Amino acid sequence: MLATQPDVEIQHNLLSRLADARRQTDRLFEIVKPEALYTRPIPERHRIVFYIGHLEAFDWNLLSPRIGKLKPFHPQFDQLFAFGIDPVDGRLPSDKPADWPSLAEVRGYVIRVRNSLDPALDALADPMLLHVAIEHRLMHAETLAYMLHQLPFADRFQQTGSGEPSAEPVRFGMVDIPAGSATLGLSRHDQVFGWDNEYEAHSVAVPAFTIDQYKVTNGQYQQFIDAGGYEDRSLWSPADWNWKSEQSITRPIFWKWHSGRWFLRNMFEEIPLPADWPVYVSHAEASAYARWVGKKLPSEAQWHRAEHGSDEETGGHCGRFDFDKWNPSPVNALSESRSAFGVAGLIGNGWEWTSTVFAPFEGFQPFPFYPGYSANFFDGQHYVVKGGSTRTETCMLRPSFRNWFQPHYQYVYAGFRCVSE
Ligand code: AVJ
Ligand code: FE
Repeated sequence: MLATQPDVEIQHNLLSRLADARRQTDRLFEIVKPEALYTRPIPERHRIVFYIGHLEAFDWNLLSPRIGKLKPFHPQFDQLFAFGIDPVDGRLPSDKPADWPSLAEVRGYVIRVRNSLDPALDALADPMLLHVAIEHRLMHAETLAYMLHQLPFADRFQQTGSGEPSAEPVRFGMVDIPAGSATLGLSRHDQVFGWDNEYEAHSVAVPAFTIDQYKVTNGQYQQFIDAGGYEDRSLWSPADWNWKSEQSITRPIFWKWHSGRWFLRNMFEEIPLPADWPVYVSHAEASAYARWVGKKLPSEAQWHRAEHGSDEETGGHCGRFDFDKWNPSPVNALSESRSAFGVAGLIGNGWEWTSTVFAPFEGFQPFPFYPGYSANFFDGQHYVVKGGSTRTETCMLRPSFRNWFQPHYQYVYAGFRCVSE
């Protein structure tokens, strides 16, 4: 891959990207007050301290066996911090803070991993492994943001956010997409890094459909709530209804009701609900809204087709344009990209749920050095999510990148738009 660049240059770029990614994840943990590091802001995930160890254990487990001269120095931590969790059917973890090692031990492990790996990384023959380490860490930079978002404000050091772009009132409408083909996936000849689930490239015939020009906004979603959408069983699948009832879900997780009105809980402050920002909801909530308006969620192929022809300059590079941008922009903000068909804001202003169950493309092969990355999630319990949020690194805004979450997971910076067929 990237055959036109000399190897040393590739290696140098990747090592500096790894260093950048480390700085970013280090900064995220600094948001948390030390006494809150053993809390679990999201019931389905590990305590925060796990992720401090995980980012380094992952790199160590991936890279050290392929360098040769490095010997394990803490096999117990290598295993303890190897993998995160994503329990299905509400089987939540029950470990206690005292089950985890002390902060001093975990931080000592982090330093020792970096000090051992770094002088040896030049010896890595395959740049693919560094791509995996970098993107793995950057994905966690986003999933950690969701997690820290759920911490009580008192448990973290506050930052001030950047100013928000303002926009004209949204003029909602739908865009006709003519019948045609959508190209999904990466070819093994493409000169960019992709994860196992992005291969092989293939073309899908998509019949004509119409799609919302903008993502569904908080304002639109509030109409659904006001109309009693959460109490209308006919709008929810049986599994979604059961989940909603058992968990007493009555609103998006980011919304709060008090003083007689709705508020949005941003990363660092609560604000009156901004009507023209995209709503962040679970797949179940998105599907119920879509049924309420007599529409559906787009399939992965429809989403690609709508995006076809949009500015794809984002692939290949990495970095963030604005480190301080935590909040999304209004769905019609001028800076939002527009596809050739005129569909707005498909990339980078909040992920979008699709109706497609996460599954391998034809020609899928797991990475031999990380066989479970995708394959462990081809279980019919996860849906494909596309597009990217304000916390997604630009390298993962490439059209082929596929994200996935369980349908009842409310914590992602993910919204949706609807289609009619
Ligand atoms: C692709 C974001 C769903 O967070 O579970 C991180 C990425 N995999 N460590 C996840 C991942 C292993 C994954 N997502
Ligand atoms: Fe991970």
